[in-house]
Amino acid sequence: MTNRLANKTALVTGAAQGIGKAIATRLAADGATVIVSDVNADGCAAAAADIGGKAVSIPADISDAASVTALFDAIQQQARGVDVVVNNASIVPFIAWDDVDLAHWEQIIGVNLTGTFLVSRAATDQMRANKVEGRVINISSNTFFAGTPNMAAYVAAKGGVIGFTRALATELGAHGITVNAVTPGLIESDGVIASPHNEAFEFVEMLQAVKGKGQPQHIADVVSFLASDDARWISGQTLNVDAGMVRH
Ligand code: NAD
Ligand code: 4PL
Repeated sequence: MTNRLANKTALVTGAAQGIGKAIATRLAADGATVIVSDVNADGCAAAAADIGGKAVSIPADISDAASVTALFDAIQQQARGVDVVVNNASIVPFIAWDDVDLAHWEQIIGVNLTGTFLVSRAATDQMRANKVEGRVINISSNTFFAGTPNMAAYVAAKGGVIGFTRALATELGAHGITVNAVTPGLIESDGVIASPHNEAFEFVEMLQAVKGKGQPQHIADVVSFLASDDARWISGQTLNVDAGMVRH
C-alpha cells in the first residue's frame, strides 16, 4: 500500500486470525518484514503463508515468559531484531458477571495484561540493545471507556494496558521509543464472529457516529500510521477507533 515501513521488522502477536492478521497483512504491504506470531502454531504458519513475501511465522504464547524469550531470540537471529511491536494477542471472553471467578480473572489478566508486559519487556530491551528507535503499539479496547457488559476481567485488563502504555512511554521516551495504544470498538473479527459478541452489531451501530460494521482493516490502517515515521511525535496516547461510538 505504501513503502513507509521498508527496512523495518514488525512483530504482530495474535496474528493467526482477526485483527492481528489484518495488521500483519497491512504492515507487510507497507514494506515491513513481518513476524507473524500466535499461540495457535498451525494458524500462525497459515497466516504467514497467506501474507507471503517476507512474512515469517514464529509461534509463541505471550503469557509464558520462556516462550516470549524464545520468540525474541528467534527474531534476533532471523531478522536482527525488531523495530515495531504490536501487542494484539488477547482472549476476548463473553462471560456473565456471576461466572467471573478467580481462575477466569487470572487467565484474562495473565494473557491480556501480563502477556503485553512480557512482550514489551523483551521487545524494548532488544530495541535498546540494538539502538533502535522503535515503536510499541498496544491493542486495548473501547470497552475500557464504555464499561461493556459480560467482560469485566477483560475491561480491567484493557484499562491496565492503557495505564501501562502511559508509563512505558515515559520510561522509554529518552531512547526514542514511542508507546501508544489503540482502542477498537466492536470489530467483525474471526473471534467475534464465533462468539455471542456477534449479536451486538446492531446495538453498537446505533451508538456509532459513523454507520457500518467495524472491520479488521479499520484497525490495521490506523496501526500502520502509528508504526510509521509520520507518527514520530505521538507517544503515551490512546487512539480510539470505533466510528465515534464513545468520546473520551
Ligand atoms: P481473535 O480472537 O479473532 O484473535 C486473537 C488471536 O490471539 C487468536 O489467533 C489467538 O490464538 C491469539 N491468542 C490468544 N491467546 C494468545 C496467547 N496467550 N499467546 C499468543 N496468541 C494468543 O481476536 P480479535 O477480535 O482479532 O482481537 C484482536 C485484538 O483486538 C485483541 O487484543 C482484542 O482484545 C482487541 N479488540 C477486539 C475487538 C473486537 O470487537 N473484535 C474490539 C476491541 C478490541
Ligand atoms: C464495543 O473489545 O469493544 C464487544 C468484544 N463490543 O471485545 C471488544 C465492543 C466487544 C467491544 C468489544
